[in-house]
Amino acid sequence: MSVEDAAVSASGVRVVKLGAHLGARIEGVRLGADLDARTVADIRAALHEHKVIFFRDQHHLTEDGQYEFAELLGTPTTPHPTVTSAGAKSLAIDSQQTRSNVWHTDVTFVDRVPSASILRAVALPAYGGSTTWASTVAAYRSLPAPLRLLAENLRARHTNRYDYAADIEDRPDDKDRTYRREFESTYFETEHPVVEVHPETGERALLLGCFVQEIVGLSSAESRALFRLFQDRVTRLEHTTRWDWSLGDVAIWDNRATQHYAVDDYDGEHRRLTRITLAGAIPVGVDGTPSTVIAGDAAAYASAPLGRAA
Ligand SMILES: O=C(O)CCC(=O)C(=O)O
Ligand SMILES: [Fe+2]
Repeated sequence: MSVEDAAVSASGVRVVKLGAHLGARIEGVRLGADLDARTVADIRAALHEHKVIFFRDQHHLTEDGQYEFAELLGTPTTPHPTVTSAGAKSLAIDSQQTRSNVWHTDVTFVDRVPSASILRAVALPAYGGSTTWASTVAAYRSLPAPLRLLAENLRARHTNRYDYAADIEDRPDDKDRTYRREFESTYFETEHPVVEVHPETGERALLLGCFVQEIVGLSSAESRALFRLFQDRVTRLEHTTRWDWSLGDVAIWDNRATQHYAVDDYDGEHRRLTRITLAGAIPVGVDGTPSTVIAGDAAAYASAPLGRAA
């Protein structure tokens, strides 16, 4: 580590840490299909260590270039299990359709939860519109021992019955309703462990977020109370990092170790980002029990290996 708290790898990748628990800016990399294996390995290592990593000035990237880079880092999924009308490669995160201002881990209503998401800024508002990530590993670690034990023995049901914004929308307009109809067009429901073991790092993390419908075996009041207790650990400000986007920025997050929230503070301004997700293994709890499907078949979305990733 230099005095600036940056680490430079042999491939020239420079990692500038942004916070104690998560977040790093990566310098010296031009993302694309032509990256060498060592650079890709360094990016992957930085992702696992810092949970969310940011690249600036990637103005050259197109949707195809973003996809080709994604193929070097992992196996891209289809854009989404249900929202597929916008294209074959990427999911448009467009303020005219939806605003993800609720804490979530991506696509947890299916069994094969994506391993990572790659998000590229395409159009940005004049003000506002940052995104905040939280470390679900730091959240787990911050729990006192009796609460860790409790969480490790819980499982939760996640569904896509509501879209991202359902909790906070008072009067959804027509566009919101159209998006929600597509989002919910096939019903998915999966039971996940509340504490998952990361397949690559072995770290334990809370697996919660807005798609949780209930904690298995509890009354709805008990479910709500326990969900709040654990979810509040995730969103403690010390466990978060916030990114103010510029055009050309790319963010990549480890979807097994984070939640995120898109801050809706840009009024009617247009904001658009392009997301590609990478397939992930089916989560397992600390006792080795994997997640189980209750409804919906996500095989067409992601060809995840059944069980742990190699
Ligand atoms: O709009 C954003 O910044 C993030 C949206 C989101 O939740 C996602 O891309 O998965
Ligand atoms: Fe998301």
